[in-house]
Amino acid sequence: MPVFDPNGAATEDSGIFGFFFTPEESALVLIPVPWEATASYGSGCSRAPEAIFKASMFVELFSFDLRNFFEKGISLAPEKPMIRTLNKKARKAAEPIIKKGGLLKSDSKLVNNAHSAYMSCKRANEEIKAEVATWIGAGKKVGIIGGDHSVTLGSLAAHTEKYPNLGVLQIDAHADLRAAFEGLTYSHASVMYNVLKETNIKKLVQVGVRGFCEEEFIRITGSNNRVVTYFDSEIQKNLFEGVKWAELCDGIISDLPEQVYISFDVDGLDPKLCPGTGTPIPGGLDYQQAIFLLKKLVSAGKKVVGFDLVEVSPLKNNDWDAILAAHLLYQLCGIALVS
Ligand SMILES: [Mn+2]
Repeated sequence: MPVFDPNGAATEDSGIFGFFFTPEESALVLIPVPWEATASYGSGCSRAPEAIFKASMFVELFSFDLRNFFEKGISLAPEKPMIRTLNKKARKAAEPIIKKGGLLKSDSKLVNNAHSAYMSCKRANEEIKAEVATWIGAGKKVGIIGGDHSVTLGSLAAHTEKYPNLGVLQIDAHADLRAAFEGLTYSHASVMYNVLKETNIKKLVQVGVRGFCEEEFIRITGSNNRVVTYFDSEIQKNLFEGVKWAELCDGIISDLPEQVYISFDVDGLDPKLCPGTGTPIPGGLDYQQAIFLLKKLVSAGKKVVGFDLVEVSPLKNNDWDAILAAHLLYQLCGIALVS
């Protein structure tokens, strides 16, 4: 077996980021979830775990401010074949519905399809929840590598059982608060609606949101502060008018309880940083702005108990989306391990 050298290049048979930790000896276990059953525009995010794994070999391990945090152990759990099977099944059922722009209740064939997609998505959520719960039960922190955003539901279902007062920090271009989208209950565009309904998270703080419908806006304003949204337009307006990003971050962080789960949808960033992502919208956070916010969260004393990174879609013949995601993933690992 080759000797691990944190200063050297990753060797061919190593694990994620060039490490040789087993999941059992790691403080942080990453779970690959190649899931994109309800992708409505661009697909490809089911290829993300594999592409991010490859790109992870080129991430520098030493961190200026977090030093050698990786010594606590980071590893990627093996993929569950059941997820791929369910993804295929759900995708096949959902595709004709998405093609038509949503479910027509008069079309009995589509109604059957919607039910079939519902059952497969529900089953996948349960699989994800069970796996996350197993690792949490073994004393690990867990990070999910999606997949589309719907994978967050199963992860949060497990995390809220262990952490009853959990807050969620969602970096995202979208509010994801529709009660079903395109007639699909477990759509990526409904994930936070489902999270609010099916789990007991205490608080949802959204940052970078710039794609939402009126139904979602009303849901936010009527949530009695359970949902607090920092709209991208407001963030940028404040910055243009001279408010410091550090000050805005303090505001965001003060809205969160002590225990925080980070749900990082890569499309929350400026789409030039993630050109492959399925539903890009102009605007959004810069990479270093996002990292600054996450690190400030930790220095403010919040405990990051888990996270997911979703909606990464590697382009063919262009590794950039995967490279960005691998670096972002490593930062998320660091933030979770030091907090
Ligand atoms: Mn999104």
